[in-house]
Amino acid sequence: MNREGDMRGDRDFADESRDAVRHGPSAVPLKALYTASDLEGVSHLGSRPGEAPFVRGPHASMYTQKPWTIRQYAGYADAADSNLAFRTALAEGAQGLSVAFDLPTHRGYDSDDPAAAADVGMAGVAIDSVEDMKRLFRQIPLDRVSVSMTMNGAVLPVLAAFIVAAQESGVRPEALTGTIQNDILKEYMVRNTWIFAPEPSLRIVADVVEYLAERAPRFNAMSVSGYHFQEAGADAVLELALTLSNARTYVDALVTRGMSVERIGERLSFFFGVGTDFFVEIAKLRAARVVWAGIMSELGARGARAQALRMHCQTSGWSLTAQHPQNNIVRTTIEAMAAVFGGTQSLHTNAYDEALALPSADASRLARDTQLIMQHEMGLCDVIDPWAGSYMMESITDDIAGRVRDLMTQIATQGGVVEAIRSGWVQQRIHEAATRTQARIDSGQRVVVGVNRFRSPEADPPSNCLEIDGRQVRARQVRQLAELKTRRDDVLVARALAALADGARDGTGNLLALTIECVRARATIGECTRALEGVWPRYKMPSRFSSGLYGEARMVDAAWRDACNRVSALVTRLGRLPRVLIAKVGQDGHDRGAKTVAAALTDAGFYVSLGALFRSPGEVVDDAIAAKADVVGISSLSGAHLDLVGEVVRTLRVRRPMAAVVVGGIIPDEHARFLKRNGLFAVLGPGAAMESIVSSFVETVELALAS
Ligand code: SCA
Ligand code: 5AD
Repeated sequence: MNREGDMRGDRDFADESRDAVRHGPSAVPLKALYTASDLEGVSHLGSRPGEAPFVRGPHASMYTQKPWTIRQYAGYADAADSNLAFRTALAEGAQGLSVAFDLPTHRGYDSDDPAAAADVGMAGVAIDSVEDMKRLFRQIPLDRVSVSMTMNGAVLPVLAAFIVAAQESGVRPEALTGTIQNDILKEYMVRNTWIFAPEPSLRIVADVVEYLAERAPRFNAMSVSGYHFQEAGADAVLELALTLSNARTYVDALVTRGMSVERIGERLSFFFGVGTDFFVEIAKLRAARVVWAGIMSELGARGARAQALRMHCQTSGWSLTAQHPQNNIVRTTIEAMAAVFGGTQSLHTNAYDEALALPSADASRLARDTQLIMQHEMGLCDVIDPWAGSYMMESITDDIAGRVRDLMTQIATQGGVVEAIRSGWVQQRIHEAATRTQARIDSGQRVVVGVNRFRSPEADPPSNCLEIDGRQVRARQVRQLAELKTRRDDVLVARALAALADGARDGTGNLLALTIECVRARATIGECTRALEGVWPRYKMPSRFSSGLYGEARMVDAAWRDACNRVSALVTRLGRLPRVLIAKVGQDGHDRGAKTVAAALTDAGFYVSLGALFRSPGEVVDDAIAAKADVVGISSLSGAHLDLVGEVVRTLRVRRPMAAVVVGGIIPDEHARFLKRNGLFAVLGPGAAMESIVSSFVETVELALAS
């Protein structure tokens, strides 16, 4: 080929959209080459850090004056265990705290509640009362260390307990710094720790913001979260559009109650996930600030503090693998770099053993030290917004911002986010994105090193995974609850709880102020929640999934067709479709996996029923009987499988002996062996390709029929 031909070839290549060869379905198509012409029409160019639209960061000096806060999310077992972990972390370089609560606390159950028994202390720290909260922060100066609390459903009693615990240790609310997540809308969309229906929950959110603005003005009253959308499967544009739409809904609700936009803006903070799409993730964080500044300015906010979006970021848990866990250190480091280049204010880096268990002490230290190395050894804090001016970065920042605005308009014209939750539109969109991603991984179009390509012999899993003895934690909590109840003035407690219920019913009084009085009198988290339940019954939400998408994406794939043929043969043998119940049990609301598996099994030819969330083992068995299930597939990600799955197996054996149980999720090998010895058919670990899951279900039905 002559030289001219070569050059033409190069140019053609450069102009071509490379979406088809990218590592995943990106929110924005990337080109192989960007040039000056890609900057035409980009309106945010030329702005400075600390100035609207804040694309270059919320502060003028950014990390050159103060690096981002190293804030590791942590919590497990009971308050004393977690307190020790917090104090050790602070002594070793952590700069702020971030509390992970256990699932019963999230859902407003005390540790002695039968609905919560198996989950106590498993996925976070168990907090039942202000006494637990005091133990959690023993010897930690709450006027100097900022504390983030990931709490949404039970925000009233948990935040009340924090405020009272601080007061009783001599720290006034005015001195408290930190953040309460207090973002209920995304709970209905993905995270699933809601307790009440959306409308009363929005009142709770607003009461919390108002109280904090008045009494604890240094505390961020909300951390509007996109992280969970990403973890559930959303791409960058969907993550931003939903997060900013939710934030906008909160602002509107607060304005309606008479708060000024300026004051609201100063109270808001944000939280995003940072995954493996390196350039797009940096651009996403920059675009988030541009879009939000525009919204706040339109609403009338004038000050930088109210217009600038401040954010926490967490590296992606979903991107981490159980196979070759050390590879996760590399993934997390690069994701953390994207968060830093995107200008985050605060960061959590995930532990490498995340797909196997809660972080061990070693893995937590390594995750934190990753950030210390970034701050102190790599010079990353020396230059503000180093990607500014890059043809690629500025172009995709602008592209993402435009797409986010369009999607937000689409959500608004549908009646807004509350309506989009009620119709199931949001849940469906995220689920569909997750299903497509799974199909791309299973077909090898999206590479996951060590999982679907470049596999090497598996090393033994790390031997020092954190094991929690949930029964022991629960026994301690139950004992302490009983002691608390003997020492308190029950009349005072009853009066405070009645006042809280009245406040909820009549719409009068600030619910956080009322809850603080309950908690001060030593009412428990569960009692406060039950008082509100008397007015607002616990919400129920149907679980849905979409069939068709997964199978369509894998239609041309021989491995998938083989698996489908095995199902067809089984159908012929049975003379009907094999029936599966996909179930979640206990307080674990992580349903991405359950929904994806339900979708794929349907496409393979099973008749699938997807159970509701938060079922007890007995209710799962009821559902299995109602569905006439041949197999019950339980998804368990909360660590409570030994008790919960064990009980499903035992009860099913009596009530529907022909049905077999398989479990998928994070199940240590030793537990898998134990459960199998006790009647479980199979365990499907993280990273299993869908065809092997299908085959496993087929084999389970065949074996169950034979026995
Ligand atoms: C910072 N400051 C500067 C500056 N940089 N001042 C001048 N020049 C600069 N360059 C000032 C700030 O204005 C602030 O002061 C103070 O320094 C602290 O900085 P900051 O940026 O506000 O940092 P931080 O206190 O860490 O707050 C960050 C953020 C907050 C605003 C994002 O909301 C936060 O910490 N969020 C964390 C949320 C979190 O950890 N969530 C975990 C979720 P002033 O205050 O005086 O202005 S985990 C989860 O949900 C996932 C798992 C699950 O359970 O589902
Ligand atoms: N301790 C530490 N990290 C946790 N995560 C969830 N619970 C805990 C906990 N108790 C992190 C994991 C998970 C993400 C949602 O939050 O990284 O993927």
